[in-house]
Amino acid sequence: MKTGQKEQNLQTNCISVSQFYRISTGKMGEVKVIGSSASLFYTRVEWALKLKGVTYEYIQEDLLNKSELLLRSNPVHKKIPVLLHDDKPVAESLVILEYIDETWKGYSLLPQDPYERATARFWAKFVDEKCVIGSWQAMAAEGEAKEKARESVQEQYAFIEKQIRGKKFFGGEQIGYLDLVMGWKTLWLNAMEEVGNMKLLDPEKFPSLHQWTENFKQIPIIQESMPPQESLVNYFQGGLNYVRSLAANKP
Ligand SMILES: N[C@@H](CCC(=O)N[C@@H](CS)C(=O)NCC(=O)O)C(=O)O
Repeated sequence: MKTGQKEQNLQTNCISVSQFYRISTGKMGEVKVIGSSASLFYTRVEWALKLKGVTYEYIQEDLLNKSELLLRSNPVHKKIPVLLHDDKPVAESLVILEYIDETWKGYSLLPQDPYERATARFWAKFVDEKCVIGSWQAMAAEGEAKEKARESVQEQYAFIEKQIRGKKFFGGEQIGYLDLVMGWKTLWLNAMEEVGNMKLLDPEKFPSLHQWTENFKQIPIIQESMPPQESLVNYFQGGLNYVRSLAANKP
């Protein structure tokens, strides 16, 4: 059967050749991600796409001189990462992870059970709002405020320690959504500790999280997409200098 005929037959059954091709091959349009390789929010998206086997184009963003494409694609927050699926933008890394999970079948990121899904979403939000921001604040704080910030974020990590106790991964026997969200702990947190001249997670106080880190780092896809620690140290140091210079120049 010639291609034109095939297309006509398929169209009569309400499906175009391009749709048929996408469904049968699992290829679902053109995927691009605006990001920065040092960003922990971008890297979790990269891990998710690789786990799903989705081919995508990486568009490196200059955060000090934001591109038209970023400003147009994420006009509300003007932040990376942004996933462009057939030019349609999806912003916010947690939203992007869910979008990836729903769009490309195969490897499942979120649990199937609704209660477990809700729980994973709860902890993902907690990680970003309490642990990532809290660690940044501890890194940036100075003097007495630093000790307070350090203790405060350690209290938050104690909740995560309980969540992972007795499990290989947050996702169970294989890595899932919450593992990707916590994945920054494996390297980014070390860089924050170095820049902030502090220790946040002592393996003896957080043994289960420490074991999880070791397990997570063994996954080949994760290993492949780890930026060098030195680049992360420069990234956080640069970010910190920038924030401090803004604060110093405030009238
Ligand atoms: N909640 C956002 C956070 C993203 C974020 O903070 N991205 C940083 C880079 S790591 C950014 O684009 N910063 C630029 C800015 O704040 O102007 C997400 O999960 O995607």
